[in-house]
Amino acid sequence: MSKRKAPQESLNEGITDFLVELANYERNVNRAIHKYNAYRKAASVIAKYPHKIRSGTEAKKLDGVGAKISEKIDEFLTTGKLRKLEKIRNDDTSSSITFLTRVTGIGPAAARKFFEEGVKTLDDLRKIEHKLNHHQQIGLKYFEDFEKRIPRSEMLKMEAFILRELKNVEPEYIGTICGSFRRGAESSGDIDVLLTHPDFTSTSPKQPQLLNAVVEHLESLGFVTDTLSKGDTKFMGVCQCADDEDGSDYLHRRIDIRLIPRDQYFCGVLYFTGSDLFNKNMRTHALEKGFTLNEYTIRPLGVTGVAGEPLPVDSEKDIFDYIQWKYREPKERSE
Ligand code: DCP
Ligand code: MN
Ligand code: MG
Repeated sequence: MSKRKAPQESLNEGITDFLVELANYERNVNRAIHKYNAYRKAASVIAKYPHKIRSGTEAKKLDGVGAKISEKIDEFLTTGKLRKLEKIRNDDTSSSITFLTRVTGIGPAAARKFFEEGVKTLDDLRKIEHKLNHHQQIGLKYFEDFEKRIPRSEMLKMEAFILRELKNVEPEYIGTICGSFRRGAESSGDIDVLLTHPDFTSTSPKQPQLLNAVVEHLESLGFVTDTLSKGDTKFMGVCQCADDEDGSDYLHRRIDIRLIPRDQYFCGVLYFTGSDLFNKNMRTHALEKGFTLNEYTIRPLGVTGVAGEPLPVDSEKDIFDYIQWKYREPKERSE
C-alpha cells in the first residue's frame, strides 16, 4: 500500500485537487471513510470529464457528484477558493494529524493519539522515537524518501531485477509487479510484487518458506534493506536499487511482496493491479451478474445469496468473461 497517490491531471485540476484534499481530511482527521470514498469518487469522475467545468450544475450531472459537492464547485469557481478548506488548513489539529499520517505506520488513530500527547512535527516524533513501533520507526527513518514517487524508469529496473532474482531462487516461481506500475503509471508510490509457485495451492499446506526464500535472497543482495512486517504470505518492507555504474544512487522505496496460491493467482493479480476504484466497480458489476469477487476467488451466488464453490480461473480475462464484462487492459483500469 502506498500513501502518496499520484495527483490527478485533468482540465479540472483545481477541482479534483480540492476534492482529494477534502477526502484525505475526512479519512485522516474525522475517520469518516464513507465521506472519503464519496470525495474520491467525485474527483475520479471529474478527472475523466473531457470539458472544463463551468458550474456546479454542470458537474452535478456526473454520477457521483451530489448537491453538496456541486455547491463547493460553485464556490471554488466563483471565489477561487473554499472556505471549508481554508479553515481546515489553518486548524492546528487537522494540519498536525494530516501531517502525522504521512508517516507509514501512523494511521488516523495513532496520529490523533500522538497529537493529543503534544506531538506535531517530525522533530517531535524523533524525540519520542522509543514510543514508536518498529514500522513507525522505519517510516520516520525514511520519511523523506517515502514521500517521493518512484519514476517508471526505476520501476522497470526493479522489475527486471526482481523477476531475474526470483528465477535464481527457483525457476518455477512466477512473479508479477502489480499496482499502478502495471497500469502503466509514469510514477508509482511503492512496489507491489505478487508471487506464486506451482507447489502452493489453496488446498496445499502453508508454505512460508516459499516467501521466506525470496525475501532472504533479496536481503542477501542488499536489495531489501528493512522489514516492516512479515507473515506466511505477506512481506512489507523497504528496498533500494543498487547504485548505477554512473554513480547515481537510489532512494529507499516501499515494497510489498505477497505469496498467492497458484489457483488464486489471477484473482490476486487483478485485485492488486487495481485501481481500488476500478476494483470496487468491478465487484459491483460482478454482484449484478450474480457473482462475488474478491482478491482470492470468484464464486457464483445462489438464489438465496449464498456463495458457491470458487470458479476455475486461468487468466484475468476468465474473470471478465464470467461476469460478461469486456476485457480491459491494465492501462484502462484507472477506475
Ligand atoms: N487495493 C484495493 N483497495 C485498497 C487498497 C489496495 O483494491 N483499499 C488494490 C488496488 C491497488 C493495489 O491494491 O491498485 C495496490 O495498492 P497501492 O496502495 O499500492 O496502490 P497503487 O499501486 O494503485 O498506487 P501507488 O502508485 O500509489 O502505489
Ligand atoms: Mn502497495
Ligand atoms: Mg502501489
